Amino acid sequence: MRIVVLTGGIGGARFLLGVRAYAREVGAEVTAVVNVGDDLLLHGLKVCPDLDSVMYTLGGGADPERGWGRVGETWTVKSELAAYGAEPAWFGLGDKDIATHLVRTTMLNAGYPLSAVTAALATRWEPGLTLLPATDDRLETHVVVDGDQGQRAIHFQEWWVRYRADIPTHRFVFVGADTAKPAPGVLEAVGSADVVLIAPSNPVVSIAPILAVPGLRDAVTDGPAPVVGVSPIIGGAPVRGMADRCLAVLGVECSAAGVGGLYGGRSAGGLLDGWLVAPEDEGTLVPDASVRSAPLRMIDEAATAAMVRAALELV
Ligand code: FO1
Repeated sequence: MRIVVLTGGIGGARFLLGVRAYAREVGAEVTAVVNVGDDLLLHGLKVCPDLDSVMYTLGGGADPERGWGRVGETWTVKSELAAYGAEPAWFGLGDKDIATHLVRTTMLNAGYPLSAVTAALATRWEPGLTLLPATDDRLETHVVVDGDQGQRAIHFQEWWVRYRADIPTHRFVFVGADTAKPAPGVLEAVGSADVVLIAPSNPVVSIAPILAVPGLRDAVTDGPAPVVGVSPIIGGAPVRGMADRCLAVLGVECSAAGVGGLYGGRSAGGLLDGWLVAPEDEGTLVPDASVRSAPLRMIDEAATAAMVRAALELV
């Protein structure tokens, strides 16, 4: 059995722990198609937060509280950069994390595509599944906000980390999406999948930038595999992160129904054959998708594997 997961963010990384546990139980192979919209160039280094969160989480190197960066991290370089007044000070790189960015940037500068770099980094971390960036091309989420001289676009990380999304916000723009191509292996994985799972990631800034890569959404909707999404919203609130702020920008209700409706039922031209919601959201309806409830708190791998099983039983 081949499982493909569209994923991003810290919740998405946690979800993959359960997908991997389930896959080991049933002997399935898993391919994670990971968001790259959060990526940024910082102090000359290419930082890929979602790819790194997934790689570190599955490799056992992630800080469990933060969900990003490394466990047992030190911040010597960060404080030295601050001593020089090197901007931006609002985005901190840990010393161990910097080694990842140095290797990645060196390989990218040598001409390797991001997918090859990701595979190379994964040989150390042994995530236990295939990690693919959604695209090898530049695709960056920028956010149009109110500046003091009218509207301006800032990088997603500035919006997310510096402003904590607490700034008048108009829309999200996926810079580079119009010319980006799916990374090698992505269309093949989706085309040969037995099921495509949409992780309980932020639908606006983690899943949408993946589906914005030309050809990727169609590969999912026109593909043979049933598509099941897991709601990132429980009882009207995101489990973590700021999906509520993001959905508000789109004018979408922050609810399991709102996000299910955003993805849409497949036979109505949307993505979903199935939509897994929490018991708190029992009775949620998504036109043309079958909805089921199951506990969605990813408290440990076994709980998350049970979510995966419930999602797969939907189709
Ligand atoms: N998030 C923060 O809130 N503050 C930071 O200083 C920060 C640094 C950082 C460095 C590397 C990395 O991979 C992630 C980092 N994040 C930080 C988290 C990041 O903003 C989010 O993980 C994703 O971009 C959204 O899921």
